[in-house]
Amino acid sequence: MTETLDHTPDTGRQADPFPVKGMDAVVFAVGNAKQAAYYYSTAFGMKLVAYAGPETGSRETASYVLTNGSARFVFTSVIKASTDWGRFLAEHVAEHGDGVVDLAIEVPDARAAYAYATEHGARGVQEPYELRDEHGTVVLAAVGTYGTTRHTLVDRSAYNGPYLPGFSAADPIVEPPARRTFQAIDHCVGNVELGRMNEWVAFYNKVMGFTNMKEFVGDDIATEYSALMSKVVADGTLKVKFPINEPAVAKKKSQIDEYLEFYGGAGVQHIALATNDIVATVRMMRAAGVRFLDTPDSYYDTLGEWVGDTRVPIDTLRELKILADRDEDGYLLQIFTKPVQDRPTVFFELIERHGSMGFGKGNFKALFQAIEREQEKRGNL
Ligand code: TYF
Ligand code: FE
Repeated sequence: MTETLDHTPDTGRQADPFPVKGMDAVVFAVGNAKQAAYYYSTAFGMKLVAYAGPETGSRETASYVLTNGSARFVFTSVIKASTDWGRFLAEHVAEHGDGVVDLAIEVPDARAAYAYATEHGARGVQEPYELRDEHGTVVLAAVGTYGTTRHTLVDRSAYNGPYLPGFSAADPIVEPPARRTFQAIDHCVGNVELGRMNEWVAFYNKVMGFTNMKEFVGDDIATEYSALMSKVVADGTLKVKFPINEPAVAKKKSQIDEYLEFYGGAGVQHIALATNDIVATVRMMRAAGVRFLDTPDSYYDTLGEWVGDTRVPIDTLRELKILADRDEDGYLLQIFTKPVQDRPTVFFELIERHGSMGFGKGNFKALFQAIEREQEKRGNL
């Protein structure tokens, strides 16, 4: 062990037992990563920055790394499975469709993070290991979470390549939009089986020292209209936020049950992307063919009365079907895409925060009704 000086001022507070730097990447296993990379470039305005595939010596899988500000997505598909990893990915796509296999977290010390997590009950899926190339060294390790999802813990502080050793820098597929469509991953939401939300909240409390945020969907709201319960865990700096949903028994089939049925178990439901100009981004994405959930005019007829002034006129929110919510800290604007694959599983959220650190509690009713209208169209309500 090397000695390090601890410059943390003695405030009487415990040092963070599981320090994180932020989300490292969201890794998707998909049927056709080449086309996924094109969709996230043209429709989401992301930029291809790195690639690994047969041309770079990876004969089993092809991976495309796209970024937008600090947000990083990796799309991987199998060319010809020859190892356990290739077989895992191929089976994953067959069973779950396109989905998220890894919510990778950037940490200052992957070995320490892995040791802490596994000592506190996490299932280790990959012991710490190093990858090295001419750009430096990355230390990685991975622990399992809900369903088939994992958290790779990444220390890239001694690395300056485009993604990881084994990847080559790549040029954008199309000219990226002049304005950045979003700049960070705001939160990543998991759907878990009925009755298991609290278990997974306790998992993040114990294994990563994450604490519960105040916003949650409780029993009361669940039976009234949402058919789901939800709690949010986050690291102390709020850079990594993980809401966890479970279905609730209600009058109608829960949207969470629909997900679990079609995904084939627990998994990532939505990724929220932080934008500083939701109006421009929604216009661009709509023009590129992205479909968003609809919101009835009646929502906008009363919105001004309770949400007050926002940066965006109500008429513009109405035109684009953007939702707004306010709490004691400020307000937020948000909108949800429809599922982005044929299965009614993964979707995205765009969120523009102005002070509020909530998740749009005031919109839960309108949002869940919009999701139910889609469920109904699919014959799943
Ligand atoms: O992440 C959140 O909590 C909000 C609200 O099925 C939400 O985006 C919660 C559950 C859900 C869809 C959105
Ligand atoms: Fe969300």
